[in-house]
Amino acid sequence: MHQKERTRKRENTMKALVINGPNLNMLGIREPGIYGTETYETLVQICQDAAGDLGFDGVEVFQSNHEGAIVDRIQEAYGSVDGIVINPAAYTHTSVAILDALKAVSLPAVEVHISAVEDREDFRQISYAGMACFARVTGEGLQGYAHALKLLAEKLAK
Ligand code: CA2
Repeated sequence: MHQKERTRKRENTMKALVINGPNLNMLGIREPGIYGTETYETLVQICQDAAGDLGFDGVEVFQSNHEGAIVDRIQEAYGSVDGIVINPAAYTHTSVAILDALKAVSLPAVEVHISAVEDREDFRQISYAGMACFARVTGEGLQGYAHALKLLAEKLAK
């Protein structure tokens, strides 16, 4: 077992990381028909409230418009968080780098999408990140993040 992982196990706390990809910081500002009228701040609040209710000791909600920054954050999660909820946004459909990073850290991960991607364009039907996730939540709006955190908490309790 890697040193960072050993230290983490000794801490006996449960920490979650929520990762959001490009343009999700624009929530509530444009395209309300698809992504709703609630803002990114509301999304952060939903994650913090859900994490508290589910017994997580902490949750970080991270957003970046840059693929490499998302890869970096996933790598940094190794040994410091217990599980990941990820909405890679447009990178869902393009990024093998994010898939590889998720596989590299091998943390339990849940894929979440605000919209029902399965009912949208053909180019949204492939999900690379999803190949490294044990569950997927789509089409539940921002509450989907609370659902995804619940699935993660259940997985970690096993
Ligand atoms: O439904 C989702 O959560 C998506 O991950 C959102 C991505 C899209 O590329 C995925 O196919 C599905 C787009 C995020 C863009 O977010 C915006 C928010 C407000 C205004 C404009 C874009």
